[in-house]
Amino acid sequence: MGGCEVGDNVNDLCSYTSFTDEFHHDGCHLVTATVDCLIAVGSNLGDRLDHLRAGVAAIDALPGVRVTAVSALYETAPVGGPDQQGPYLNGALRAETICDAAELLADLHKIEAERNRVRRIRWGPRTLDLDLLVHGDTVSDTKELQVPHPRQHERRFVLVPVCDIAGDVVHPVIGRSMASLLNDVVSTDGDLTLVAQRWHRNSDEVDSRLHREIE
Ligand code: A4P
Ligand code: MG
Repeated sequence: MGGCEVGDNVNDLCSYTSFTDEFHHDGCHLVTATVDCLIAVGSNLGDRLDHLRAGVAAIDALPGVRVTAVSALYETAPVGGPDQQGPYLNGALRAETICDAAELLADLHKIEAERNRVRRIRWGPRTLDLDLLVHGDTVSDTKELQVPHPRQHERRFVLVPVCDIAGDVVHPVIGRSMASLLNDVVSTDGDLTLVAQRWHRNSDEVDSRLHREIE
């Protein structure tokens, strides 16, 4: 299993927008603490790879957000939702942010909307799904903001990519590492297949079949 981190010269993310936690305001020099967060990315409609790449780039371009690591990419069997929906591509990314969880989630929703995300049926097919899994120690259980994401610890399509880049991160409510949570999730035949280690940039070479359109 793979993924890449800042400083890894093979998968260098440094050409993403520069980010600083130092802000100048009215001539003052302020230093703002950053929060480490995890975001799941998924798509099972249209050109899935294109949607996911656009999603990662748009997240990194958000003011006050810097992507620090991107997981490998997996094709996964749909869990729940209507029969006959197409297979997903799933991944995860790690980011530093100065935004609070509600602001970040609102920005993720805007990025989904830019990829023509339509919400009709629960767990139905989607061009781009961006779920805020973990935002530092933030805990919220309102309908609008559930952090940590309530189902992440039961799902291989979330935990396998997360463990590429953040196996050591401790779930803020359950108090166990992502790697230990993954150990407890049972795999089923064909539930998840590694399709690319490096995929998130247009320059990354991936099997061109990943670009097929899913209806
Ligand atoms: N919302 C509240 N908190 C959050 C958060 N931390 N992150 C709200 C994202 N959204 C959050 O989300 C439903 C509502 O949750 C929104 O109003 C949002 O503001 P949604 O994106 O509209 O719909 P969803 O993603 O289908 O909902 P949900 O319940 O989060 O779904 P899940 O549990 O994430 O499941 N199978 C495979 N193989 N791969 C997948 O990626 N994804 C799902 C979605 C089902 N099956 C899948 C996959
Ligand atoms: Mg979602």
